[in-house]
Amino acid sequence: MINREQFNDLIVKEEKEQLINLLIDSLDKEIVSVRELYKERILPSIEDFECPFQEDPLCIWKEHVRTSTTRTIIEVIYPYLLKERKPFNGKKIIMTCPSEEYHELPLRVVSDWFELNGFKSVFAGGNTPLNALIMALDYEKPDYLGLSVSNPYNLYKAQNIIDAVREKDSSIGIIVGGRAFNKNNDFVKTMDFDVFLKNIDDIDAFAASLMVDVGKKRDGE
Ligand code: B12
Repeated sequence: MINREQFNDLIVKEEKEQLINLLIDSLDKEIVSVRELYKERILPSIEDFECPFQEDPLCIWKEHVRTSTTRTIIEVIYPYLLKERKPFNGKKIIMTCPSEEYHELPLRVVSDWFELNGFKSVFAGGNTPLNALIMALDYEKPDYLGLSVSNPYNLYKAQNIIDAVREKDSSIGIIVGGRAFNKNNDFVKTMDFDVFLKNIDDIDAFAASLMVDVGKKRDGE
């Protein structure tokens, strides 16, 4: 199995082909699970990325390349994720970001993580126009809307989305996450979402809590 140092080394050197081949080989041989890959390799490599622009003006370029390589990794391991996912839990979530929120990668990671936990997850990507999202509610009929916001400036737009969704269908549960929510600033405290989940462990716990609810209903509680 490719260790964390090897993974980082290859991603820093932009050795995409070698990295992808090693990952696929490890997954084929079942030396590593998709869960482990995400938690111990993929997420740390983007979360720990820093861009000290003054010392390294090329870092923005490197950030774009690393994001794109990560995106490729996530796409190619998707079929393995489908093999590992839990049985369908009967819940559908649609995933989006406010317009002009270009941090789409967190949304993609989280979308896959809901899927791994048995949700039907529909990833609409970043920068989705609000009117398209509202029209899609009738079409998709989701149980939940997952909203990801990284840039705190986009929190206001997120609240506009929440208002519009509530007005259209108040039964849809609104789940939020992303760095912009982590600080829980004064504006976040005024926002009208149902659930804030900090990371993928929180998503595991949330999914498990739904299964407990299903169990209780089944047992007539
Ligand atoms: C990659 C990256 C980019 C890429 C994004 C590419 C893409 N397609 O996503 C690009 C290069 C486009 C970019 C652009 C910018 N970026 Co940027 N970017 C990053 C970087 C390096 C990683 C972000 C990431 O993907 N993290 C990995 C994910 C998985 O982690 P996460 O976001 O924390 O998500 C976890 C949780 O928050 C949670 N979660 C997230 N979303 C959701 C949603 C739900 C529903 C749930 C339940 C949970 C959940 O689960 C995730 C997994 O645990 C960070 C710095 C860093 N090291 O984190 C800066 C960072 C986020 N960017 C930053 C900035 C400032 C920008 C720009 C404004 C730069 C500029 N001047 O142009 C623009 C923003 C443009 C815009 N309008 O959005 C700042 C934000 C600062 C702040 N105020 O908070 C950061 C923190 C860098 C910094 N230290 O200054 N960026």
